Amino acid sequence: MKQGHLKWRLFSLFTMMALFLAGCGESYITTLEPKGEGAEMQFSLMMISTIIMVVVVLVVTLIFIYVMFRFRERKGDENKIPEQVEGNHKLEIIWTVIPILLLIILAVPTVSYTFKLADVTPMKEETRDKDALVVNVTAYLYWWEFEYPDHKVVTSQDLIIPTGERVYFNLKGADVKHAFWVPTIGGKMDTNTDNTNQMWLHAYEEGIYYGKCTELCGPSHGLMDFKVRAVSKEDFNNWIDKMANVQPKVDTELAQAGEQLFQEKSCIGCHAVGNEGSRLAPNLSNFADRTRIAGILDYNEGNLKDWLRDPEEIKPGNKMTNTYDKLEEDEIDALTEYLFSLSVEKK
Ligand code: HEC
Ligand SMILES: [Cu+2]
Repeated sequence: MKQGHLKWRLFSLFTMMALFLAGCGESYITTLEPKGEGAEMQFSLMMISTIIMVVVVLVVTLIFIYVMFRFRERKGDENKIPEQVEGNHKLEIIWTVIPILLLIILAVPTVSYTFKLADVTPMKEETRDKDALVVNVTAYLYWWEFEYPDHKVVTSQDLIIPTGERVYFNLKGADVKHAFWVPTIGGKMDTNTDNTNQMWLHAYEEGIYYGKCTELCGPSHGLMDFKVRAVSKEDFNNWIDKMANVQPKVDTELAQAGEQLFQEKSCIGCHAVGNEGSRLAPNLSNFADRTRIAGILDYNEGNLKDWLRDPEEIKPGNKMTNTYDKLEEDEIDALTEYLFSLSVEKK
């Protein structure tokens, strides 16, 4: 009875674990459903190595089981000493050559893809392809800046890229080491403070993909998310045009009061809107087009107010906390109205 109980418990434990682990991959942040060229290469390398490993395990297990039964001690033969073998040329050659072949099968695509994934010739000065889109990524303690140097456009938190082409990145860290990772489209690379790393991403389909910092950088490291919005080339060109000529349209009275507060409370000392302001903090020119607030909060009024009231509560150790005079509730209302009017995509 006891025994049955234990088995049942183990069974339910493993079932729960399987269910739990099955929830690990969401299609917008997984390496197992690739939606980009780099991710596809990485996925096929994972598959080929997994298949080879499984085949090896299966073959070895089958041989092991066969040998166990075939050569076990039989009734009546208890005292029989089997023939003693020392060395067997044929077998030794077989079990040396097979792993070498398997390693070659693994090495050829791995080396080839490694070079393809590292190929950034179209962004290099000497071999620059004028049509290649280049984005400068700068990682800050706990937010991301994306600059399109050829178009004089800066945005933050949401990276907008066109589908159907390789987009090239210069990656840098502004304060400490961070790392840039967009699993579903492919690729991860460190953003260092003392050198610029380069890589590319190629999204096949339009959609929103999640990006993460993957280098432990401080208390809010786990909250240092960004989003990649892949859009058609046409939508991308429209967006770039609008961003390059961004003119904040602030029409309601409340929003205008917010705009004034944005200057008075020296928000503008860190944040830029349009051509005004500084690059010490996320560029807010298109804040109302974001998918998230501060990279992680759902995009709604309540969350923006919570952020302005006390950013420390949301992202411990962030660089905005206590840098401006405490805001009254009516000031928060005005700033919220103002920030929600900063859009290049909405009417
Ligand atoms: C000392 C510089 C500084 C000042 C002053 C400052 N901020 Fe910030 N702000 C930041 C930084 C840094 C972040 C990014 C925080 C993070 O995500 O880690 C940020 C984030 C934000 C965000 C979220 C941005 C996004 O893209 O999701 C909003 C909105 C914001 N600040 C509004 C304001 C307002 C309004 C004021 C003025 C009352 C203000 N900030 C004053 C540095 C500053
Ligand atoms: Cu980090």
